[in-house]
Amino acid sequence: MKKKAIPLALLMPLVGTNAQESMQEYAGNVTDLMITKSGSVLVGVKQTDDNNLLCEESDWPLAFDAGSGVGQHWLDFLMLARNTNQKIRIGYMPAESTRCDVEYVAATAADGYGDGSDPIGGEGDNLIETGVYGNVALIDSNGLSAASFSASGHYRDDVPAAAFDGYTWDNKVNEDAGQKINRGLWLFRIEEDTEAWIQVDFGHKVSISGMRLTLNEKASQLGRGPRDVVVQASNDGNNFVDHESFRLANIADQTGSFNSAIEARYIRLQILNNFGDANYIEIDELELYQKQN
Ligand SMILES: [Ca+2]
Repeated sequence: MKKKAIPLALLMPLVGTNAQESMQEYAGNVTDLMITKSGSVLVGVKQTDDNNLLCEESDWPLAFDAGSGVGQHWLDFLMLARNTNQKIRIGYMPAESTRCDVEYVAATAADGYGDGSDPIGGEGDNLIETGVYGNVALIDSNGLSAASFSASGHYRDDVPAAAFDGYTWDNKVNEDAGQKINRGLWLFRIEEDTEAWIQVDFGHKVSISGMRLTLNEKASQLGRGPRDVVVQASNDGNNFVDHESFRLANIADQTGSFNSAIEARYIRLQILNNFGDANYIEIDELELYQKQN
C-alpha cells in the first residue's frame, strides 16, 4: 500500500526565527542555471501569473554561493532536476529589487508522484501503487510476474525481474516488496554491438509519467549505472518509439518526470552507456509512476 510520502531530497539549512517568518517557497521547474566567476550560482525558474517569485524581474532571480559545501549539493541537485524535468521546491527570502537568496532546495513525492489522495487500485485505469512514491511496476502487483520483465540480456542469476522486486543488493527499498529475487539487481554484461535495454509489459495500455532508478552505492561507484538513456514505448512489443531521452547523474538514487506521460503497454529503458565500468551495466531497482489525474 502506498504510504504518506517522505521528502526525496531535502537539504535544508537551519534558519533563524526571523527568516522562518518571511521565507517563501517556490514550486516548479528550473529553466536556467548560471555559474559566475565569483562562484555565485544564478537560477531561473518557470514562472506564470499564478506561480511567480517575489524577487527582481530578471532571467536569474535566485542566487546562492556554490563555494559552500551545501551550495555544491544544491547545484548538483538543481542540475539533475533541470535535466530530468523534476519539479522542485526552492525556499527563498523575498527581495523586491534584487536577487533572492536561496534558503533550501527540495523535491517531494507530492511533486508529480501522487499526493496521497488517489485511491489505491481505484477507479478507471489506475494501477495499484506501492512503496512511498507509488511505484506501479513492482513484481506481483498489477498482474506483473517474472514473465512481464525482459531485457536484452542478463548476467548469471541477475535477471530483469530482479530490478522490479523492491530490493537493491543491500537494502529493501519498497516496503510492499515480497521475496528478493536472487541478488535483487539486474546486471547486463556489455559486449560490442549489443544494445542494452530492460522493459516492462503491463499487459495493457498504461499511463506512465516518471521513473526512479536505484543502484547500490558500490555499483554506482564502480560506474555501472546507466548514463544516457532513452525511454521508449510500444503497444506490440516489437516496434518501439523513442519517448524521451535523459542523461542521468552518477548517483545511486534518482527520479525523473517525463515531459509528457507515456501511453503504452510496453515501457522500455534503452541504455546507451554507463559511467565507465567496462564490463557491466546495473540497475538494482526501476520504479515507474503513473500519471496522476
Ligand atoms: Ca531489485
